[in-house]
Amino acid sequence: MTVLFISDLHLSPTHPEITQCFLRFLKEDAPKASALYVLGDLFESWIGDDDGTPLQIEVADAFKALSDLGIPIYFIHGNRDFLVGKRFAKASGMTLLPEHHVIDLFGKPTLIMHGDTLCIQDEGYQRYRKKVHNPLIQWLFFRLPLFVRRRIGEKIRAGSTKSNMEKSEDIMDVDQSEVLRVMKDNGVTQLIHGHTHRPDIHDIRIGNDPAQRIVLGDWYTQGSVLVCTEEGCTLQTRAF
Ligand code: OKV
Ligand code: MN
Repeated sequence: MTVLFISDLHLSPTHPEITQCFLRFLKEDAPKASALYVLGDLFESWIGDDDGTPLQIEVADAFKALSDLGIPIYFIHGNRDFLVGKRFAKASGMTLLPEHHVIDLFGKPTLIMHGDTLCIQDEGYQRYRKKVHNPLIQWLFFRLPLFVRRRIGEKIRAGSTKSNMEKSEDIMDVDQSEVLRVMKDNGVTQLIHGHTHRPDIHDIRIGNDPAQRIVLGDWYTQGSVLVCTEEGCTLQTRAF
């Protein structure tokens, strides 16, 4: 029994080598697992399930093939692909999970999330997040035709490339007190998240109890997978 966790692939048509590595992972590694968790930022951008780009269709088909083998696939939104919806989930055979979710990982209650909500000191980002997560703003955004949504996405990405928003995403790490708060709140001693692109297994304490914060890696220069068994969890890489 093996449970796999990935995040921060940032798939886009401009980086086919990442997509190829990911599709190979779905074909060769994932079928041997008992579950696959995708903890956000699978895609570099997402403006609606109706976009239907060749990349999105290729990924949905590959997920569906895995799901048809009987491997459950779970997805938590990232800050990039927070608009991934029910239609894409259904086509992929994956289950959408809420932004914070507790699973039983080999007997250990484990909190899983993307990780952007832990970066509370990045106030600019949190302000932007509140806006684009507002249901009314999303409802209005989805009323817009695809070509307008595409143009807005391009504009926001171009503006963010040199802005504070993008810098802080790279520079800023999680807030330690927020980590302890959400772990206590959810009654867990294990947390798995991505987003910061700083793969590591941190031994921490929650009061007197030993606890772990596991950070997934990005897929910028290699594949990055957290492999968990009854024996424990290990961070692994996959060459492109
Ligand atoms: C995703 C990020 C671009 C970070 C816009 C309402 C608005 C949704 C949106 C547009 C952008 C997602 C959906 C994208 C994440 C960026 C740049 C930085 C730090 C509105 C609802 F504006 F019209 F109100 N968006 N896209 N960034 O291109 O995928 O997370 S995106
Ligand atoms: Mn992220």
